[in-house]
Amino acid sequence: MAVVRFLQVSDLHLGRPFGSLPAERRSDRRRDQRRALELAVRLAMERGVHAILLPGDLFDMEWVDADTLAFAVEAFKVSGCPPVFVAPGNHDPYSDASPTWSPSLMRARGCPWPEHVHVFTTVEWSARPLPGMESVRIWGRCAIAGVASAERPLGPEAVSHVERARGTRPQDGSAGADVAVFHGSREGFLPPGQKSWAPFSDDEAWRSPFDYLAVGHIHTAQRLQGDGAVRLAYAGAAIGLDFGELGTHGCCEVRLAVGEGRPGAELEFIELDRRQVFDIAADVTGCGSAEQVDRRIAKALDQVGASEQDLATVRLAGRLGRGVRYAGPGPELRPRAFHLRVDTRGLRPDYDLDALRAGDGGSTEERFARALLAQLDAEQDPARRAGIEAALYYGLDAFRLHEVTPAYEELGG
Ligand SMILES: [Mn+2]
Repeated sequence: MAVVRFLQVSDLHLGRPFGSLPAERRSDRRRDQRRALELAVRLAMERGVHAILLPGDLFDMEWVDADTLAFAVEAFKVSGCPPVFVAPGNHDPYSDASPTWSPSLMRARGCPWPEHVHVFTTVEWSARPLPGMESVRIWGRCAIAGVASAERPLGPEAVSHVERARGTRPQDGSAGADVAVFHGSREGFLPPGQKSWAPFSDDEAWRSPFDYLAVGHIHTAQRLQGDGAVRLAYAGAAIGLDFGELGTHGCCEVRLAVGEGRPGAELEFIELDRRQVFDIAADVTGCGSAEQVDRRIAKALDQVGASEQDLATVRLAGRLGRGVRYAGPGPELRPRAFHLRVDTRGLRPDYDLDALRAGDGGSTEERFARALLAQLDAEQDPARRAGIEAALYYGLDAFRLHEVTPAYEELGG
């Protein structure tokens, strides 16, 4: 029995603008992406894997800048880098005019991919033997620019020729393995809002003629396994690319045992991103000042173990003390995270709406509040409800605090 080892890494999205980060953090995050790729190549060499599998979205877009492209090519040129199998994804699809994948354009720019980088350039599955272990075949398919994405890559028709090729394999102990590298959506596991691309079901994956499937597109690590072996896995994005991509990010080493019975894979996750992404809640009820709100936020960050390297969204909830204004994190919080995003939509001022509802309507304030509460109760549309609620609080501020300053523009559910 032999063990074939791969390093699986995808969804690096090199060249990403990181528009959701403040301007001064964007270049840091782009450096993190580059560092992740360099680290992945170094780990592949240190661990002595047979190949690097890259199932798509190495680049964030079809047209990356020359510097980003040159960086990626150089990253794989390191002496000792194992063979690399790339299956372009929906962000960096293949076309004959692709500035990142077209061999003639790459040569014209003076930076062709090195010999040991193989790019799959057809939508149909095609195979390459694994150098040094010819009985192991690496199958790949690519996304094509401008071509519909609804095609099912693991449907019976798409894999029928793979099935036939598998039938020709020797049936003794040297049977080898068929490994798939592609970009696609595991149905039922795509995060809300992410575009479906080349969809497949778990059932199709189990029935497919592949012994292991390395997939890209979903940015959080996940796997399909049974009988003690992993059949399919996403390594996830190499670094957290957005606030919704929670937790740790990296690549994985795949160890595929070949020779006796059906080859079975086991996986080891390896962290590449030194920053984690958090999304936490903090109740600030009773806080008597903005500084107290900041201290609650700091405590919430401590409780989940978020460090100054990390990215965090903190969702505030509860009722602030009368007259307390909270506009955002103060200077003491800034060094607590690489980037901190505070969501104040769940905050409410400490007005007792139930008491106003139950009152006899004897005062102007009560009549005002009850008129708006009646409107609020009758309204279904969330945006209009937020508008009525804001008007109610501004009015109560005017009555009680004799001060109206912008405080409720961000109210939400
Ligand atoms: Mn992606």
